[in-house]
Amino acid sequence: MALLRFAEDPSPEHFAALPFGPGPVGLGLGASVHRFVPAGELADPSSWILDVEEFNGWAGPFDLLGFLADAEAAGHPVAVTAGPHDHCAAPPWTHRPRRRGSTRSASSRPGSTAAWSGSPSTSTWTTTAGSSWCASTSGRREAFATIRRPRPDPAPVHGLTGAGAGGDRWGMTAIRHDWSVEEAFALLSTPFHDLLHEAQRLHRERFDPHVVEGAILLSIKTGGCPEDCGYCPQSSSWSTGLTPQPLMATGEILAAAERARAAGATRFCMGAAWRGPTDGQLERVAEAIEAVSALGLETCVTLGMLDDAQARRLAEAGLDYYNHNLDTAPELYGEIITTRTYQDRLDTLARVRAAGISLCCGGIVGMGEPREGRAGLLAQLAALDPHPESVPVNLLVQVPGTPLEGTPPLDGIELVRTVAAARIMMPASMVRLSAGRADMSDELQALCFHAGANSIFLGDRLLTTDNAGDDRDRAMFARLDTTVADEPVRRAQELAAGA
Ligand code: SAM
Ligand code: DTB
Ligand code: SF4
Repeated sequence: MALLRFAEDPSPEHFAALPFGPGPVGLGLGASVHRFVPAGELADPSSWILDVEEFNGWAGPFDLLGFLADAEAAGHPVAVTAGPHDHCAAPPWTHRPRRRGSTRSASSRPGSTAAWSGSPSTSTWTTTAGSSWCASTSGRREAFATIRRPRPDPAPVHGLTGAGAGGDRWGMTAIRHDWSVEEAFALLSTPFHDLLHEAQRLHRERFDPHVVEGAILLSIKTGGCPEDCGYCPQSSSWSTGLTPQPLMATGEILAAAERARAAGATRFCMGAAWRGPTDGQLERVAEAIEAVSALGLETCVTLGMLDDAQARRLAEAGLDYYNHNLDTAPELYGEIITTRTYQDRLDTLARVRAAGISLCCGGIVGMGEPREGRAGLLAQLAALDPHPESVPVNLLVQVPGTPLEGTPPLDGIELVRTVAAARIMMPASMVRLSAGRADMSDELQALCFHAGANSIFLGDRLLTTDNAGDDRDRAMFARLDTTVADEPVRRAQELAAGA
């Protein structure tokens, strides 16, 4: 209330009532602090203006005091939180309580003084010395209308024709499903800095560039797979030394999901080395999905091919995402896999969509494909309507014993180009930098995040191979001023949009 009074009337008397400690105050939007200001300077209302270009699709600069007053006047809920927030002041990875369907999670943990409320008129506001605070939005889009500033016309970028053409009523770049392979190839071949500039510009239209979403994988049925995917250590066609494991019990899966949640993941992904599940196997997975969903985690499974009834059963269990990758361009598919066709993949994707489940669909780069192959894959992914909500870009993990062992490694810059092209062609999708991070430098990953990747797998393991690991990731994100999202990014966007 003291803050709201100051927002409405920034008098010295109202400023004196603000309980700042002696330390600097962090001003932020959403999950990022953008500036630290000595507390004394905040008596001047102009010092509350954040010179931030964009936030959640809105153009800045953002006047935080004006925002509070306007939102209150419009009767829209605003959450004001204070104290050393997990998401502002501390490194990521701490488990935060999350309420499914809530506008955003309260940012508190034992010992934190963060306070939360749904409306300024009932907000509690506590603070500690050296605190940071931020105003977080939880209302509908209209709540922000009063702080929106006209977006300047983007500077024309050499070599990019039409990528940013058109726009919706919020000034965001239009979503296209008609990318040709030639256009995708031209995009991948764009002068590097122009390509990255455009990818970052589009990324900022819809996403906070300092927030990355975290998922954790579990192999719930390992190895012994009848398919002959040339990249995969789990195929029974190759001798990779992997010991096959049967489908895990639900209790075991649930315990892993609880650990994933405690490690800061918002999505739990369960993978099974099947060509497709039997109905009995699917029933057991459905049971696991229900149990994992009840923890408040988003769920994703990847089980191979599905029929219509199986897709509907997964939807009924509350499955959020189905992972089914197209993996490479159609014309290269037969060189990598002979036991199923590209059309089999597309058919399962259509069944999953028809059942109302979101798609996680991407591919693998570094399998020896030429740039045309990556263009072909991207054009196929972008032709899916709607675009897959998650697009995993896997860098081949070369496993001894698989036919693709010994493939000349992909140039890292080409990986960055692929991520940037995925971001430009599918601007509203989460682009996940998936397999292969264990062998990437922080610098290469930083370029991928700059190119628009905004999701990763956390933890030490992927399905059967090593992942970068929490310690490395924590250090990397500290270097990059990046946090791991404490709630699913797309869900938060939908709620903010009043969907
Ligand atoms: N059997 C199911 C299927 O193929 O859809 C689900 C599991 S499969 C392991 C899931 C995905 O993991 C594959 O589509 C592929 O994109 C990815 N993958 C498998 N092995 C990989 C490797 N060595 N490097 C990178 N990605 C890999
Ligand atoms: C995806 O696109 N990548 C993940 C997930 N979906 C299932 C799998 C990566 C597997 C890497 C090799 C392994 O660990 O077995
Ligand atoms: Fe089996 Fe999936 Fe591996 Fe192919 S990628 S061998 S289908 S587990």
